Amino acid sequence: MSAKICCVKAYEVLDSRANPTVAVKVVLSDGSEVFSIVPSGASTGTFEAVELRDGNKKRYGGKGVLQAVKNINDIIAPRLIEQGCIDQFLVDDLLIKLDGTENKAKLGANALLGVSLSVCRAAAEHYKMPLYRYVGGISSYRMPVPMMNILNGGAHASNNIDIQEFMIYPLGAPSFKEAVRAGSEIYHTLADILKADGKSTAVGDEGGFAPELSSDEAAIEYIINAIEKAGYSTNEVKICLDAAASEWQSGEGEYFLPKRAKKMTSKQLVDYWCALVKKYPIFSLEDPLAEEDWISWEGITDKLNNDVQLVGDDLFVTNKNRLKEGFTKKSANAILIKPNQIGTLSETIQVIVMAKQNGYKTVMSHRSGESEDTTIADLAVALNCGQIKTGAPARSERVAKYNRLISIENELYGSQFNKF
Ligand code: 2PG
Ligand code: MG
Repeated sequence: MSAKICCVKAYEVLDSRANPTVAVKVVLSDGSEVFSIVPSGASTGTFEAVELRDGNKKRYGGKGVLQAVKNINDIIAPRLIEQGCIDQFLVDDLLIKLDGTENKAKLGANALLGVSLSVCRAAAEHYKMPLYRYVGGISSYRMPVPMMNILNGGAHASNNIDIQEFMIYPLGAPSFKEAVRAGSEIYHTLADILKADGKSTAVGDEGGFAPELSSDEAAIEYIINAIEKAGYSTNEVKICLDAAASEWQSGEGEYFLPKRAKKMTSKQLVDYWCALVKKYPIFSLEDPLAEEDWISWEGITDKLNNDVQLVGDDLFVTNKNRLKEGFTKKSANAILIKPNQIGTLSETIQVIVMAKQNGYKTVMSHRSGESEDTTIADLAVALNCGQIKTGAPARSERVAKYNRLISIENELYGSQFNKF
């Protein structure tokens, strides 16, 4: 007999951007006690499940989450008492039904996810298992390759760069910890190069540097220089970009890149990405086009499918219906997985399984507003996602996930090197 849920208690805490977010404590009948903290995005997709904010400008500029907290304490908690802790799909189904809306607008996806993750964590605690082991059993074996964001732009920084994230991807590293080492060494080298050029090494929301540069391509050139100066080659360490291009859409088939005040048509944007992929060692391109620009997504996938990973973030929002549309429209070849875009762990697992069955790659992901919660690190291994993006190899809310993965790798493989 598994332990039963005997207490669910939510409260408001802070995220890495000094905004309030939901924390949920779950206690079981065997005394196990856990908690989770929900992350929050800045460049959110229109089709994401709703993050409930109070809107009272006198508290936290309207960003309070007291209503989501109340929804957990008054509506969700009483319904979960006495429920078995291992009944994850039943619990999540109950949460979805209690909310009753298509996009979790009534109780809030932030309320639902906090409960969903804490119930899972509590069950792992009950069985005295690491979270990844409880979720994935003996089939959880694959360490993800990290996408480390070392230069920030777009909505995550107040510099003049339009592309939101410039990441390094050490796919040639023999183990996760060596991948992290490469990330750290390249991060420091980039800082030295920027400093030597009189550029700022202040950081953006995800811990990457946020200098003013002459162009977005200049950022790529700096990174290539840093990779090589740190003693690596661009065969071992590739570049991944997240354009977050939904932020740029200004009309149908039209884009406006705000930092450089540049207008582009969809066609020009597709040509731009094709040229970049040809010129630079780019492994992955996330949201190169906006969430509703399906025609151009289809076009870019047709052109670049064999050359580069095309990741749908705002396009799919971890939602199986959007992903299905992607299959039909032959758009993208990979999906970004953000549990808070959909609101429950069960739905997150379902979308990962569906992506894999259809040959799409999966990238587990943080949000730009994060905390010390490391759940996504365990989920990346448990669900054999193969890739994780969780920010710079700096700032504790990012490093917490990398350190958790190093510890998982040690548990799984000891001191042996693990070929991802
Ligand atoms: C993204 C994310 C995370 P945000 O666009 O992929 O890096 O940013 O959480 O702001 O949506
Ligand atoms: Mg993105």
